[in-house]
Amino acid sequence: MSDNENKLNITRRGMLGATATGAVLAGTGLGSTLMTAKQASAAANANLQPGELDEYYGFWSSGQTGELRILGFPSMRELMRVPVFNRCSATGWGQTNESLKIMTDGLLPETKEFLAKRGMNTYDNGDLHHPHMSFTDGTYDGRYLFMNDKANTRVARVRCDVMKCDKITEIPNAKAIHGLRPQKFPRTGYVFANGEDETPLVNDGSVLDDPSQYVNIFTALDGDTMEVAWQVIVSGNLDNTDCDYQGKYAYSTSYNSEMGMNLAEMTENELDHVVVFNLAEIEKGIEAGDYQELKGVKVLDGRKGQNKKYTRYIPIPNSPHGINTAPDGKHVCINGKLSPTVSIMDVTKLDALFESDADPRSCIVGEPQLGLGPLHTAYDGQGNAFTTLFLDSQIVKWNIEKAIEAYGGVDVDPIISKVDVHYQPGHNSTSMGETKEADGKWLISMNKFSKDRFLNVGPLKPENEQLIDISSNEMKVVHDGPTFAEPHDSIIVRADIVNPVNVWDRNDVTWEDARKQAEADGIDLEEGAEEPIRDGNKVRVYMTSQAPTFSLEKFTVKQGDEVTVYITNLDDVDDVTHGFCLGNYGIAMEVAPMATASVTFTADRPGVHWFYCQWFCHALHMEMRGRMLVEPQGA
Ligand code: CUK
Ligand code: CUA
Repeated sequence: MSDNENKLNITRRGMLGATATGAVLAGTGLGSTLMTAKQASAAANANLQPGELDEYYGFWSSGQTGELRILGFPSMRELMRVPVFNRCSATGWGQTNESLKIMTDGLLPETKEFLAKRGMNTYDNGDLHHPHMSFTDGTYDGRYLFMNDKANTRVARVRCDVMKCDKITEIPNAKAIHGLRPQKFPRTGYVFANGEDETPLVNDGSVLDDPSQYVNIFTALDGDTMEVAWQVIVSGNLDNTDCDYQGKYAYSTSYNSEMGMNLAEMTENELDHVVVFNLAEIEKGIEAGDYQELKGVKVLDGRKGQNKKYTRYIPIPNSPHGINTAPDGKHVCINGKLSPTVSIMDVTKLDALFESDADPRSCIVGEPQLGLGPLHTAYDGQGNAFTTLFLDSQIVKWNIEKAIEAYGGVDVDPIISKVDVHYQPGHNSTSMGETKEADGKWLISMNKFSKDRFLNVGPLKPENEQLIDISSNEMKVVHDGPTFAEPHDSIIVRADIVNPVNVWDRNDVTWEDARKQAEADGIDLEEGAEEPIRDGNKVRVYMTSQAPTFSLEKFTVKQGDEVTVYITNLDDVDDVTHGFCLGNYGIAMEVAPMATASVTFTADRPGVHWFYCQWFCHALHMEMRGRMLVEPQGA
């Protein structure tokens, strides 16, 4: 055992008293060698035979990689990567006209201007932490996935029918969108998004190093239009967020109620807070005109001490991080991070906070000590909660009702069991656990460090995501799953809820612009054109693809022409994706069955340039190629 681990163990015993026994026992590894028959069968389910399908979809974030990942669950097989805030060499995301429209349409005008000066049309990077599905009546409805970008203050949406991003909105006034959740009831509805970094409200340089004038912003988007519905100015920063099953409240943790600018200042207070947002009062405030309009958004003032009915501030120990509503529709766990406690908030007591001047802590009905570094909590739908302990490298299973009884003075230990994970878990998720249909079968522990768990790949290591069978009181780790940088969060969704199509619908809006342009040129996208359409120095090439040929074996343009190539894939067959890759022009894109994709570039290299299909599609896939002939200038 290293010195560091020794220190952690000593602190663990010192701080936890009675519960330390459980921690030490779990730490011996004794528990992990015992496997009941029931667990053995659950574990067998995780190892699917070739050709067997998973029971769940897992939707994984990828942190600083900026994409969404789709896993089969519980097998943990990675099925797909959906580019969102990143660029993708395989699919041409960030390069095709269709993806650029999605990536740029929702940017603020000032951002477009700022990026244009750097020769960019959109941001190259993103930091995607929180993917969540749209809800209807408290459970997933399979319409959309929503996700945040902490790096560049954006929110994106992925369509679940085709598993492609269709909207990205940059959030004005706020900085660093972190926590994100869709409204659960009656439907999504609102998508709530936290601003993590505080800045002057009008951040134009007129206020700089004067933190007393900094604010933070809570944002509600309309999940249908992806436009900002309203914003609320708050005191302190905002970390994670969630909402109730009644459609009345959203709530966000704040780890920096101090509004400190450095570590010492940020961690000074023993109590930070949760901000509760009263949705009906906010809507009334907007109706009554009680807002200022900033960058086209209605912004209400919900700061502490404003005595308005928009917000309440509930003191919580200490720098709380994750906030998770239980499937019982009543309890919300607020994870203490620097405090070994989780605070249980009763949402039925929130009305009273807004109606009278009740003690804001009166909605806290339990505060069990669970272990060191509680970050996030998941649920089994049977009254139990599973909390990640970052410093202890454990998951603790505990009972919500018992924790509430203990808070009321009854001598009862809410902790049921603990299991070691490897190492330092952040989020955990249970199967259907953030819905009212939580089924208590599986938990995934998303561990930030993997060190000795896998073959060494150099100084940069993968994360380790551990699959845990939670079908009995003794949790059992059944699988280690390495992942590249750096999934934070995940959801585990029953497969019957998600029903993507196999081929695109020819009437899809994705290539609406291409369709309009083709119509203007008198061309049918599904037929293509024999010759490029010339329009000054703009040249449009319409091709179709059908394995193993493109409809054009060659096309000719002039050096300096702005060329747009449109490809429509006429293969109406599952899995026959083609591509278009133009050699030494840095051009490549995916064209899935019955899709149209297009890309625009300047033909500034004269000569013969081969294009080819870069998605293996046919026995004659190598032969699926053609030439772009570029006549030199002046010829
Ligand atoms: S945060 Cu990363 S471990 Cu962005 Cu959800 Cu808690
Ligand atoms: Cu078409 Cu490979």
